[in-house]
Amino acid sequence: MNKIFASIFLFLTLVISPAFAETITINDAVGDAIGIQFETYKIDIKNFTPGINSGAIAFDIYTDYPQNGITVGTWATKPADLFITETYHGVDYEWAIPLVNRTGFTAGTMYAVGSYFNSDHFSPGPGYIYNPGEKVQIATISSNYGIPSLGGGSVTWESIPQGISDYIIHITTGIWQDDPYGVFDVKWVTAYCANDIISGSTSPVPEPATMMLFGLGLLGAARISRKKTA
Ligand SMILES: [Ca+2]
Ligand SMILES: [Ca+2]
Repeated sequence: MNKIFASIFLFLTLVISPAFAETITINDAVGDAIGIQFETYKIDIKNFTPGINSGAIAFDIYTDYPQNGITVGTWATKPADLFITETYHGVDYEWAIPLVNRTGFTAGTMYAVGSYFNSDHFSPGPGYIYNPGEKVQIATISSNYGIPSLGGGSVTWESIPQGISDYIIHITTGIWQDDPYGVFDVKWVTAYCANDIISGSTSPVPEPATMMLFGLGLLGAARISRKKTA
């Protein structure tokens, strides 16, 4: 009986566990935007499997902010870049993915960040309420472990008037994470004025059920090895 018990939990631990958390949802508060058209609701990080090699990643951003931007007074705001801090073998590398094309940068391409503009850079002057000092747009390209940019990604703005948000921004990118302890931290401030900020991480928070399975699996392994050596 003990052997069967141990085998079942070893199977659950080794085979079932890696399938957890293929989509990670980062939720953002509703009603926290400066101006309702700037509202952002959540980011889904898809195809990410913590603990093993992960494939190409996709992001879905749910927002009311339109692709063509919003002009408030003399401030013509545009979509912010999606910033990603990749922790690879314990070292942080910063990337940015523009969500619309602009001079020198292609939507969907992931660039190694050399320097960036924050929201103050775009403010036309006093009299505007916005979130100051927020990271908005890559300014110069650097190199992360020898790679200045990763092309082949794409950005599609889907209009969904009946959904929770007006738009879903679908982003695919060629990024791969082959560090089993690798983590992606993402941040998006919606627009040049950073009127709604969302951030989160792929860092897995172990659920009690997962921890219990893992613990039982270890117990089972200990039991088997004892029997073999006895
Ligand atoms: Ca929000
Ligand atoms: Ca927010």
